Amino acid sequence: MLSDNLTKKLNAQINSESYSVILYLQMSAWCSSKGYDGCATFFRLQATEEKQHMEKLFDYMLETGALPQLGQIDAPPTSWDSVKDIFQETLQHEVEISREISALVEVALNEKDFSTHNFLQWYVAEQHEEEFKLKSTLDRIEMITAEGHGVYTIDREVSRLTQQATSSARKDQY
Ligand code: OFO
Repeated sequence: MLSDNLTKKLNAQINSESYSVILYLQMSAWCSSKGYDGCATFFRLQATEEKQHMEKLFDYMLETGALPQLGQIDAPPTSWDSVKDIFQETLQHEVEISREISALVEVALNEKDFSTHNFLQWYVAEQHEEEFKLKSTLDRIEMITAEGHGVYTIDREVSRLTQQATSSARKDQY
C-alpha cells in the first residue's frame, strides 16, 4: 500500500509525464510547420513514449489500491529558434525528469517501500537511455552545424537516428 506522501508524489510524476506528452506533441507540430519532417516524427514518437510512461505510473497506482489523480497541466511553448534549440530544451527537460525520478527513488527508499523502489528502477534505466539518445543527437547536430551543413542535413540525420532507434526497439520486443 502506498503512503499518502508517495501517492502525492507519484501523482505529481503522472502530471510531469503528461506535460512531456504535450510538450513533445507541440514540438512535433512546430517541426512539421517548418517542414522538418524527420524531427517531427522523432517528437511524435517521443510523445507516444511519454504517454506510456504516464500510463505505467497510472496502472501501478491502481494496482496498489491508490487513486491516480490527473491534475492541471501548463501549456507548453509553441515555438523555438532552431532545431538545435529544440533539442537543447528537450535534453534539459529530460535531465529535470531524471532529477524528479531520483527524488522519488529516494523517498521510496526512505519509506522502505521496496515494491515502489523496484518499480521505479524501470524509469531510472529509461532516463539514462533518453539522456544518452538526446546527448548523442545534439552532438551530431553540433557536428553537422560545424561542418557548415544546413537544417536539411540535420533533419535527415534525425530521421535516420529515429529509424535506427525504432527498429532496435522492435527487435528488443522479440
Ligand atoms: Fe522522457 O520522461 Fe518519461 O519518464
